[in-house]
Amino acid sequence: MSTQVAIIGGGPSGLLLSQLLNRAGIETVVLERATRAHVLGRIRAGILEWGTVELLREAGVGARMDARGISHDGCYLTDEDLMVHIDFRALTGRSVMVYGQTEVTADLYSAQDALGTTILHEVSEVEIHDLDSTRSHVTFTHDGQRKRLSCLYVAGCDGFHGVSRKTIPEDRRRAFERVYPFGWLGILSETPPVHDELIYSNSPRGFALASMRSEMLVRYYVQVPLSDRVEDWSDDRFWDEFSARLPSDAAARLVTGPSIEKSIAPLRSFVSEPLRWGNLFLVGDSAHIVPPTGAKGLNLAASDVYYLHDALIRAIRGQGTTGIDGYSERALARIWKAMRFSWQMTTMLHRFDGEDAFAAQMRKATLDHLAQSETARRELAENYIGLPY
Ligand code: RFL
Ligand code: PHB
Repeated sequence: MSTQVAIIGGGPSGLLLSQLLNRAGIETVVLERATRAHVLGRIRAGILEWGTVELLREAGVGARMDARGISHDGCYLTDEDLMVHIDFRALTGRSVMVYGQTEVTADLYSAQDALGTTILHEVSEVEIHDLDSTRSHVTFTHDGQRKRLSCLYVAGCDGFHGVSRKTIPEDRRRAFERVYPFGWLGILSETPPVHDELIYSNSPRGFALASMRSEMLVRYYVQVPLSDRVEDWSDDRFWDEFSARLPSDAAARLVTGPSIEKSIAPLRSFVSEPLRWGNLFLVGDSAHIVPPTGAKGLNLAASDVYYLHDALIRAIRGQGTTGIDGYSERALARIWKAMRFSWQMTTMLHRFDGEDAFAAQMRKATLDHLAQSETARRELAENYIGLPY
């Protein structure tokens, strides 16, 4: 087999890159480890920055998002005393879109089917070769057979546990990491949202987030110790704890119901530099992870894809290599700013076990300052709606 761009991983990064390249007349083959049903069943991100929304429209996958997504003009940051409204639209002129990653992925699969692109599922033992030559190749097992895919470029879109990052020699990459001493327990429930905008709550009992997917589907989270397991959390226990962490007037309006999904995700900040090794380019979670507090994970994957698709199109059309040569530096400049924002939101809103009284006062003062200062609110809003590409 032969193609122009081999894409390892058929999650949102790999599918969006494939979509944009194929629309520009460039051939791709996507190699995905899991089944399509598995990829579509993963409940993850829920907030799209305005830039992601525009990129999805440009990729020809905006119709269902525009019909079903919910535009949000603001969100709330709260503690037991204060409820601070961050009015994105008044502060920046922009909004974000509530539209789940599962929906984005489903839209991308439909669009790829319509274009007739090649996506191989249930591939295993992927290995990437000859990255320093003009033609590279990828070997993998599919349908019980070992296969070889020859290509000009390889896009590593295979998430944090994929093979792409590890193909770069250890002495030629550098990792930056912060692991947080807690996780998020999330549930999905077919109940009406407790508020029409998201609530990020810094309660003395720990962080809670009230998010949503639609008018009758909520996504709620509570901060939990890393040692907790999903089995420790009955629905009743979840609702009691979640309610206790919300501002009291929101808690009074809370509608509870059975959970239809429940999972725990650890929180981590991670960057691996550089994003390029010969003909290999890392994209999305394969190169970086953010804690979900700033809603940046999926959006950073989209901005990486934006930079890379443009650079690859130029290189393949013979219009020069400045794009691919500058990809790593350009993408990292935006990645580090999202890292900073996600880390700051996480620090501002979570209770750290064993922390001293000073730490709680710092969180309180940060929220007080946001309540008083439009400049502080604008800074937060500008980062939340997404920095320019
Ligand atoms: P993905 O989505 O991990 O997709 C990578 C794909 O590559 C496949 N794969 C391989 N394929 C072939 N060969 C291999 N060796 C392979 N190894 C892996 C995988 O099966 C998968 O299909 O990465 P991508 O495309 O870069 O997209 C990134 C986003 O998914 C991610 O940033 C966000 O979902 C992060 N994230 C969240 N972000 C938010 O903004 N808000 C959230 O609430 C939120 N929740 C989450 C999350 C990430 C989670 N993970 C990764 C553990 C919750 C979880 C549980
Ligand atoms: C979500 O809806 O899953 C969600 C929303 C905002 C975040 C994180 C997750 O910051």
